[in-house]
Amino acid sequence: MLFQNAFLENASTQVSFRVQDGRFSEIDPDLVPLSGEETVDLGGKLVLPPFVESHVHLDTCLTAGDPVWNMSGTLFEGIECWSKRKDKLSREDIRERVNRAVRMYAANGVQFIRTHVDVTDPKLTAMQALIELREELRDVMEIQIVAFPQEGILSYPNGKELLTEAVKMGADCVGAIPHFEFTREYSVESLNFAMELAAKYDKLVDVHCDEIDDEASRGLETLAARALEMQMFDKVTASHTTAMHSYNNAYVLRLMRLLKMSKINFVANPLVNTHLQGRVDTYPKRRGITRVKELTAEGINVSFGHDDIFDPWYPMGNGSLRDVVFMGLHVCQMMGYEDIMNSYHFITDNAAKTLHLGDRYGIAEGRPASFIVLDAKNYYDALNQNAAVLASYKEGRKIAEAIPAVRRTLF
Ligand code: 17E
Ligand code: FE2
Repeated sequence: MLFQNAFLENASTQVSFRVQDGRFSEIDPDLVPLSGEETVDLGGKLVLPPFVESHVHLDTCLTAGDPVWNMSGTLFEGIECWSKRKDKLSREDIRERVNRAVRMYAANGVQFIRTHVDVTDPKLTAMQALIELREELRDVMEIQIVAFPQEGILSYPNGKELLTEAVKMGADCVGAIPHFEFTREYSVESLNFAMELAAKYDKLVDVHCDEIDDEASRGLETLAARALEMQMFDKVTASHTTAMHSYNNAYVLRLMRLLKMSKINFVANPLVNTHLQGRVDTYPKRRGITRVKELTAEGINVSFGHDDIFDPWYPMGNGSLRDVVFMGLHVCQMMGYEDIMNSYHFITDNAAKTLHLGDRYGIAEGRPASFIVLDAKNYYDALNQNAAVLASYKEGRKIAEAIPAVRRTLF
């Protein structure tokens, strides 16, 4: 099949590309149809690699207000609300909500998801359901599972055993939550435990790290030091790291050297953390986002995630990563022309690097023909106009499409 007249990423001239056996076989400005070959005219639209959701909680999605709403808007009340909802979890409940959320994501051009799944549940109901769903949805959505100890590894009964069991069941990554553990000593021990577990079972690591406005929350330095010393490097990801917003600059100067040496990845969640953080501030209120601009400038890999869709931590979300990028650029003050034009990297290549997708991802000859078509000519316009994802192709097969609404003025 030959696709013609596409602006690939933000190129200034159009190209064509051929898809054969589910892979990109040729990418060239001058391709002509072979005899009898099917052609698709992309009409000068933007083609990107698929969007990658590098941080979400699929097990909690679509539960806001059930059984109670988060009234304070804090992370901690969110955890309490979820704890109440957890009592009602069933396999069917999770299957129904995850199936809906995955379709919302697919309609918005997402083809890969890393989901955290709460394993502080003696029955591990969500873990079991997500492992089934990862298999069932494989052809349309690649799901990576983090065993996430929401209520702590050392501060929750049998936390270590539950985390270990979830890894044995087939989690792809090990999580931790140092800022929620009872003590600083538990925080350090929980990180050591998670890293040792990941090393033993050859898993990736993704920690909810320092998601708090406490400048003394310093799980990150422990995580990065272990990543370096255990040579786990970019297998390790630090999510949220909102305390870095509040660290003093002298400390960040020292920390940055370690972060670069450790080669770990970062995930910021701009929608959710601008909502959850700064809740105990008077005025001025902190924005509660990690130092994306400075980390990026140091060559450290940063991606953006949605984190939640309509759940105890975030009462909105429709599966579109566009709003995540839009908010991220605002709160990080990254609104230069090049910043805006290139901001899709936060939800494409950078996120793919965090998920270790390797050469299964990206638009290049020989790779799987997975790509999306946006209703704009470059990403600046796509972001600014909230362009629809006109089509999403996974390994050469169309899995989602949109017909944009027509809006007219009558004067
Ligand atoms: N749990 C947590 O600890 N932090 C979050 N941001 C979410 C769940 C969404
Ligand atoms: Fe999260």
